[in-house]
Amino acid sequence: YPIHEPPLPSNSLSVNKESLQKQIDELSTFSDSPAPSVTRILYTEKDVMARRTIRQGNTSSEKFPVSVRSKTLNEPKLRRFVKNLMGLSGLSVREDAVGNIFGRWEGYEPELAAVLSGSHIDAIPHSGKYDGVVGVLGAIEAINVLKRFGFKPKKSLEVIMFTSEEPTRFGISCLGSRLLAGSEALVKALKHTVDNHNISFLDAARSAGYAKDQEDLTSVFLDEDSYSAFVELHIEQGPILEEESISIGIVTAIAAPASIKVEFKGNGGHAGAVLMPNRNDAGLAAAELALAVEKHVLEFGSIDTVGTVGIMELHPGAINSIPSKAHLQIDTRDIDESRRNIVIDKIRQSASTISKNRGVQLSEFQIVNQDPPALSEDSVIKAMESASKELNLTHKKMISRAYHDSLFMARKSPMGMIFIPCYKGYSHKPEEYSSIEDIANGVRVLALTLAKLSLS
Ligand code: HGY
Ligand code: MN
Ligand code: MN
Ligand code: MN
Repeated sequence: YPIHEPPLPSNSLSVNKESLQKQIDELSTFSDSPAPSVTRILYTEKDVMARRTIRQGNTSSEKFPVSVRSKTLNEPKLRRFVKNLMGLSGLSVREDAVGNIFGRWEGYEPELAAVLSGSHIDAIPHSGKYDGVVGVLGAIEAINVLKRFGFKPKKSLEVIMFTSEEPTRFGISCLGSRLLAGSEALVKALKHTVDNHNISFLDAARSAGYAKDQEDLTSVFLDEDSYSAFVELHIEQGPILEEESISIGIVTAIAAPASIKVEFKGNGGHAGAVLMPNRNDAGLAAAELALAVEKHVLEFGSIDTVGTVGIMELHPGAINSIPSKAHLQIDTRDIDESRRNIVIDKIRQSASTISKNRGVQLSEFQIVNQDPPALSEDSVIKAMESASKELNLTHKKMISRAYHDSLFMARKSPMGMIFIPCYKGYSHKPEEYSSIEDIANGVRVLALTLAKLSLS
């Protein structure tokens, strides 16, 4: 039954909702914070320990083909969970030098570039259980949907779990997909990247059983034309679809993100004894810069320009000690890259003006990333739109203000994203929620989109 012949009997792509919900719930238990929040950070000791501990009496392992089971014998628990699901779907599983995990369903023309779909499962501190997870478990379930339907892929279909999309531990977002996209700058930067426990990226990767040195990192780079398309299913992380009661978001572009690290240094001193004219308070310099970020973002009057200071650390952090050091991390984004770059320049100017006026040293002003936006490919947009139509699902085109691994995969192949509604647009907090019905709609659109792209 050539799947691209509309109209498709709408009940023909059936999602196993119970098992998908159970997987989402079980995956949320791999967390360094108490439920309902989720914290899952790349290569942290807890995470490495979790990846290393064998889950005793893992009933599901019995069902795996020995090859998957043996390869996962001493697999870290978390990764094993994902690999097992890929194995259960009959995918052949491989992992690259930084822990991007791939599952492949060979097509009948295997020499053609595969169609890839996936997302991430790492989670920022005290966040939710759907961000990224829906796109990994949903892609595996989309494969199951197509297999149950009897679909035969022409181009192979692959699922990917990116090793880390959040910037939490090393301050670098989309680390796995940046490397897949061939970022030489990142390989260089990772040489001297440490977390806030002063553990280097390579030490952390090595302790988790991954990359040992630089060439390991460049081995992650994808060859040109490795994939014919990349599609990511993701919760909207915004309120529009829910407010307008629309089932599917067809993403046309992803906003341009940037992050900056700033540090001010002053003399510190006794909070009572040092008189105001003699102070150079690094903490107040940081506070002034934070308000300057908001001012520079707002002065454009564009709703698409955003900025915040998500991290502000004062040293020594004692109530009666004037901060001698302040460390800030600034996140600013826009769908218009040049406008965003002007905001960055103004922030830099404000930082140096504040340091002069307050007699504090601007000891660091580092642009960690300043990425261009990404546009979805028309052919992928068309496939997602026709899939939504054939499944009688309301849908609308929209931009993504959050970044995703798709932002970097767009550098390697035609890209598209499918959004589903989430409760009040909440994300990056425990109240994050998407109903299994909405998730199942997203999975069906993804399955049909992958099928169309595979046969194209
Ligand atoms: O911050 C972001 O946009 C993404 O959700 N990590
Ligand atoms: Mn996120
Ligand atoms: Mn995400
Ligand atoms: Mn994201």
